[in-house]
Amino acid sequence: MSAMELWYSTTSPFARKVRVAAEELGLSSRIRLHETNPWRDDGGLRAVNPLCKVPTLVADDGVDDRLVLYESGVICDYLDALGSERRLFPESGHARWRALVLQGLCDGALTAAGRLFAEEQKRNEERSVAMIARFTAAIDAALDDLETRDLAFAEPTIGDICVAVFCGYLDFRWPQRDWRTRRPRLAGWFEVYDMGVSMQKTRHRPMRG
Ligand SMILES: N[C@@H](CCC(=O)N[C@@H](CS)C(=O)NCC(=O)O)C(=O)O
Repeated sequence: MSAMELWYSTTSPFARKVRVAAEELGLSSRIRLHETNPWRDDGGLRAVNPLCKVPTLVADDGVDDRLVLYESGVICDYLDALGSERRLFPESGHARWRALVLQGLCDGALTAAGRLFAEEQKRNEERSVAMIARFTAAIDAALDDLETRDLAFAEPTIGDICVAVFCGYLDFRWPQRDWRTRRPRLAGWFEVYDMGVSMQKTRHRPMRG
């Protein structure tokens, strides 16, 4: 089967989610990584994905030799369907809804975190105090919700992966922020999961240039 190409940036948690999923599924060796900065689009991403967002996956599904996929959940679903021994998206029942809701919660919290970071980069007079409060409230409430959940150590679903990516993004953007003290269960789970190969191999780092 031909190689797939993943457009990603080193700061994007949504791109990291796809990379962690690919590692968990044993597919990373089949994916050629194409690093880019979607905000500058000096690499031609918009010609591939009209939204010019990472992650974007270009694959060959046997029908379309240049199938372009975007939205991290869609890309992870596609990789999951390639049929390794593991499944990240449980097929049915409670396990499926649990995984999808966790994904939704963490994707939403990541969107709030990304918007909070962007807000904080603005000059003081351009910042919206109200928006900062709203994004912060979403992040804190999501963390409180995650503290109540049973997260998987072995055989994580897409939901568990999203939780880890969310925690990792908070540490990357706000290393001094203490989200752990009030959430010891979540912190303990993340400490273990974060030591795994899929997280180690996909660490965030600032973009070049
Ligand atoms: N819902 C999308 C979010 C992707 C996203 O927002 N990517 C950001 C980087 S973290 C991006 O490419 N932003 C560039 C832009 O919005 O123009 C997903 O799950 O893939």
